[in-house]
Amino acid sequence: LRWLTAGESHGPALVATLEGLPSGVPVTTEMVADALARRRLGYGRGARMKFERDEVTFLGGVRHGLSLGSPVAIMVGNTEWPKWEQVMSADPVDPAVLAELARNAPLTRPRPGHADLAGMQKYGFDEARPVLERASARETAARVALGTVARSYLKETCGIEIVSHVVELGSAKAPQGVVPVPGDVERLDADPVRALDEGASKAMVAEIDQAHKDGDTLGGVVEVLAYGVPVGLGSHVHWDRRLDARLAAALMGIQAIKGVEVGDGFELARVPGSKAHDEIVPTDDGIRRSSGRSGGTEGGLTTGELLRVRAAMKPIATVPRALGTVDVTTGEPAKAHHQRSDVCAVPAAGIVAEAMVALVLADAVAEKFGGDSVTETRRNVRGFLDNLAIR
Ligand code: EPS
Repeated sequence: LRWLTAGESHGPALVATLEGLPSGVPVTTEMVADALARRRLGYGRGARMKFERDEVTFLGGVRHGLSLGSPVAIMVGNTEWPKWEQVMSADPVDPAVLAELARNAPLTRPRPGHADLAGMQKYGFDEARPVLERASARETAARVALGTVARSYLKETCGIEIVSHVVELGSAKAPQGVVPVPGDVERLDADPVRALDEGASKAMVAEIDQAHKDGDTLGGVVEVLAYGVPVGLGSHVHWDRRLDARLAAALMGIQAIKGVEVGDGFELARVPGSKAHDEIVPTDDGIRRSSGRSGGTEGGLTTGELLRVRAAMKPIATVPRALGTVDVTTGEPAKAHHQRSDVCAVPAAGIVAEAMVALVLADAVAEKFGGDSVTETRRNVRGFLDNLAIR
């Protein structure tokens, strides 16, 4: 599978394409719209989440609710576009008109922690707008749209289901070892911070309230679980075929993610080998692992156990109590630009992480099982699993 996104935060729309998907994958506008609505949830988001709407249009690859096998193209329109039509116009605009627009004021005080400064230096811009427009996490809407398609493919071909939850937010932590199942999704989506434990959820909301009062922002950690992943996705034979490497790259590619763990991740480095691995045991259900410390991958291959990955998001760089910077027009110390901001987008990051995990798994399933139609892929999956020599 190949996928690409394009579009700026305040542009007319985001577009996303996915190539390599077989025919027969159920996909509808409503499925994508529902997924995008989940991404907008979460306590601590800023005003923009309330007034802006995502408008989903399929431009190709799907007919009457099923994929055709041709590239899928999805457009996510931005209802805020009329306000930005001149500032973000693709065609030249009269400079006198632009000069009148407060929205177009040059952003010359780059935010520490954002792509602003290095982006301006690298691409040769004298202000941050052309950089922040694409660096913005608005782009994750396009990934969630593609992730919806990938998820449907995974469910249809392998019965894979993906769930995520927030396990840390600021200094508040969910109790260890509490892992949601697909049946918990509705409850998680109804929780303001997408936490499973009520006490942890309250503590996380309190952290956000405090940060809001302090003019500050918060990060956190999300965990993604994939149920029903077959053994043998990814490979031990080469670094870039290792599934954990592909998952880590995909998750690190989400804006503001600074760390990724597979299974118990860093904790495994702190315990001896006897407590770090998952013992192999015979069961009525075939050969299984007695625990899930590895997160469902060994040697870059899936083991057939629960896949579990975590991503750590740093606090949002648009800090209301603005941080020190340099005004690039004067070279003098200044406060970083700040108009409005989310206090925390960790719950939304969980939805985006689900999408990235879905895309990586879909890619690995397509690679292992092939197939030009869902029926063919499904048959290949069954053929492989039914004929495992060791089970
Ligand atoms: C974002 C900053 C905010 C968020 C935006 C991502 O936008 P603005 O700077 O215009 O207030 O609202 O997220 C979205 C629009 C979205 O759909 O997730 C950023 O700097 O990354």
